[in-house]
Amino acid sequence: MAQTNKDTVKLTPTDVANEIEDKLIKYFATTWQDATREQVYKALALSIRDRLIRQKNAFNSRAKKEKAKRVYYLSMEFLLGRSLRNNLYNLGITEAVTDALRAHDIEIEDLFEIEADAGLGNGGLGRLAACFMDALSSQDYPALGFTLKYEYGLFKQRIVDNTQVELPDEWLSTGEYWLVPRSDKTFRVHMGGYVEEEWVNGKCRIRYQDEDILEAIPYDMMISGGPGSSAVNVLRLWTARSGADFNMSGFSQGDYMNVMKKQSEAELISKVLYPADDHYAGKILRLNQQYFLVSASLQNILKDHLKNYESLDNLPEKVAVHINDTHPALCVPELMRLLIDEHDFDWDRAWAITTRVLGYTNHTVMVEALETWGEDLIARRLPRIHMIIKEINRRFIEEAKQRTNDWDKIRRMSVIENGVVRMANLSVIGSHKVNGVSALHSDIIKQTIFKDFYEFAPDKFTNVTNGIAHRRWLAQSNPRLASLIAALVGDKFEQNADLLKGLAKYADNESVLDRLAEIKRENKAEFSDYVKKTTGFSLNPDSRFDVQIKRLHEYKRQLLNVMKIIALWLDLKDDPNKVVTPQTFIFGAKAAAGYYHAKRVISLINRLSEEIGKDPRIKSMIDVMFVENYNVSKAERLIPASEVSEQISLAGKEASGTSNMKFMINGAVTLGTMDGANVEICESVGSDNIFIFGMNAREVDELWERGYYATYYYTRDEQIRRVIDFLQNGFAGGEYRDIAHYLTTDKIPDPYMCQADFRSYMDAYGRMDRAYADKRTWNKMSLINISEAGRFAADRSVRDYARDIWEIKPVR
Ligand code: 26Q
Repeated sequence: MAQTNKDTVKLTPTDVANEIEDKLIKYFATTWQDATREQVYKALALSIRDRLIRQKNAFNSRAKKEKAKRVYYLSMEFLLGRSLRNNLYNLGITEAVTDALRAHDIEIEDLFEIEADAGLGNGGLGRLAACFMDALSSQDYPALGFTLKYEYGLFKQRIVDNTQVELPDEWLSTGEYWLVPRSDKTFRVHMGGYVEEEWVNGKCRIRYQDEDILEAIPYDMMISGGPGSSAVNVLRLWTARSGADFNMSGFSQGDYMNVMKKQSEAELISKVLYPADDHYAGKILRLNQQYFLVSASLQNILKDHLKNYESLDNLPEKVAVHINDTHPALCVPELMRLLIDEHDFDWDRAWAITTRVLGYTNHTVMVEALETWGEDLIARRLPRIHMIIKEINRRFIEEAKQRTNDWDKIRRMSVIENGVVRMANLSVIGSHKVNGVSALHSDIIKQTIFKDFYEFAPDKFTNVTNGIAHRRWLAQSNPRLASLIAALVGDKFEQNADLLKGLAKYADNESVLDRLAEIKRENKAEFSDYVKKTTGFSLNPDSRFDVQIKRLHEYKRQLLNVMKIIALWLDLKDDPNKVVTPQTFIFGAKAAAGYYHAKRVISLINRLSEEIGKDPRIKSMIDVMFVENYNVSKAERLIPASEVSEQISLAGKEASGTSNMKFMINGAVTLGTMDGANVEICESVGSDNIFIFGMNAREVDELWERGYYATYYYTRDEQIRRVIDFLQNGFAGGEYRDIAHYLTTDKIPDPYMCQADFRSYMDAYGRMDRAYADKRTWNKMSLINISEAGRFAADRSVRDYARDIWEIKPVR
């Protein structure tokens, strides 16, 4: 283990056992002898939490003394997954704890399994926020994350009769042991009612009438950094309570029920994570959640700043606030409101500060995912914010008129049009930097949704390609591979992912390549055992693991993958003597609860799996498995066992993708389109070490312009026709006519062009299949993928943000 400057380096198993015992006595009134495993897990979590609190305090004092600038990362989602293993690893005490537990007949892995995932996110965007917090702490950057303490995270998925069913996710039963309540940092948030303006001594005073008052109570989670770091940062999660008076006068006036009603209305705000990541729905509760997060967080930031600096004039020198997609875009008017209404700034000074403090990352170009709110809703729920948004827009349009007389352009850039408030435009106008999440995506936003803004202010736009927490996704989840890498290039790759490049010199080393293959085989066996034990499903670890795990979305084209599998299956049925590479197609995906097509594809995959399972000959050659309730922890088990990484979105649609990077660093080879970060992965590994197919983003646009006729492919490509007819006719009593129609006769048939890319996909699959047959070639490809993965570490992403957007420096 690398040397750290933490206070835990020499912790012995006895120390650990004593600390656990101390917590068992204090909080569970029990002892080692009588404690259940759950109690031991909780006691261990509490003792680690307390250790991290001390380190956080020490780090904060240093940052304060240096008057360091800090980044505040606001996100409606942090998809953290589990904490125990990560924190033990970061503290360098995994071994001591393992030994301490063994002495009491407990396997550490069993304790890890007790912890529920903190699933406070839908997918990529939320996981990215979690990876960034890790990278910030790991590199000693002062940071504070803000989100909501949802009582329920992303729903648990069960598959019943091949269909997704959603169940509530009660993560707090094990999650709360990582949290520290900070009722000393409570803030009040106002919503609803109406505002009165009052002029006092030439100044406009704002008074609220009949508004709802909410209390935001924070809970802090310590975010430790990897080996070699000394920072512990905080992720602050807000809960909502009613601020309505809960006093005796209320009771005596018979208001008891009313007060209780207000209480539960308020608590709704932090009750549940919205489980959609595809389109905004304009729901009032969602707006309440967003404003609640923004207002509490910004008040907290300003108050802390004033404690240290007395004035807000130097805010931009000390504070960077980042808005993760448009979900916290109300930061723009809320910061203006706080500066003007509460801190006496005039508009121009407030605007200069606001725009220097804020940065915004866009994560999508899909129009249906771009957030807008009805102006009437904002006016009703947030009357003062509405006034400020109107004024921001009025001034912006005034300024735009000085620069152009292209009215269409001004209309497109306007924040408000026809009673609709566009959060993306508000975010761009209110931020000093705007970035996309991969090189391709950052180019696309400049040419499409933000073209007009780009022409106005080209320097505002930049790119920061996403990255992953490589310590979690390699060092912790794939210990076999990590120790091979450490043996070859040293263990410093944990701190500096660029050192993975040192693997390249082993690209022709027979024994290294053999060991790499052996590790993959061991990981596949381990995953197969886990699946067998937890579900009863039999996987063949000698088959090729070909994996697509991500939210279920039309544009991600799980259906294209299924079409390929059906084509292969039909070939096998035709020719009983046909021999193919044994392969297992593994899917994991949750669908938004109301997303009909997505749920149908989940059903189709499960039906396929069931059907193939009935025929041992087929199952031994092409198997299909659906991982129920795919989440961070399951990804950590599956990715190390994966060989083919399916990244097959329609080019131009996947902003970046991040599982592509997790697969790569675990030695899987990408089968994918030129989309998102795949483009940069291809550039890094070279076209010999990736299987690229399909139209590029430009070709997609051109085809769409020319007119996309799905039936063209259906009528000309026999294999496509057979696959679609197969769906049309249904199988095993399953009706999939709707999916056949989706591809052929719906109003817009095959909107994500599965058929246009099908032939090229099959060709790339064939190339991949042949490469796989040559073990040596394949293992070399795998090694080169790992060696090039350093570029996709979140550490690098965060350094880019720190340098180009936040202007923050490490505190050491
Ligand atoms: C919006 C309004 C109302 C309710 C929910 C939402 C909502 C929630 C989540 C909209 C979008 C999201 C999540 C989007 C997301 O995860 N995008 C992904 O971000 C990753 C990190 O940058 C990228 O790698 C992926 O390409 C992108 O799809």
